[in-house]
Amino acid sequence: MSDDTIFSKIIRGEIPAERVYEDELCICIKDINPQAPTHVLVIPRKAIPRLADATDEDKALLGHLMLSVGEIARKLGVDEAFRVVVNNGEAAGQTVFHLHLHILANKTFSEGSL
Ligand code: IU
Repeated sequence: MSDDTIFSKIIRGEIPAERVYEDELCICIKDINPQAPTHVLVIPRKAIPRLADATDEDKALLGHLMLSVGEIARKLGVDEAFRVVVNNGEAAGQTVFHLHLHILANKTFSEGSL
């Protein structure tokens, strides 16, 4: 699997995207096809194809991504109610093979269901 996905191009600034946050390890962009009024993607700069491809070496990075989710949610004013989704593999709906976390908010989530 090539690690040169659309997200690598966005990270390198070759393709525009609306960035809502960035730091030395990740960027966060608005999803171009939002599934909720607030729908952003937290994308590590390192191109790991799928969550299942992460290794022990990525422990600190994965922790950083989760902490960034909280920071971004606070920044967007949605920290009281949001969902985080990671699709792993084509059959699970993954379309871009560069790890990313969806943050979805400002919609009514049904209780106890995904
Ligand atoms: P998925 O988990 O791999 O299915 O999510 C990929 C997401 O990336 C999906 O929600 C797309 O709308 C989104 N996206 C994007 O924001 N910008 C792009 O240029 C492309 C996909 I291609």
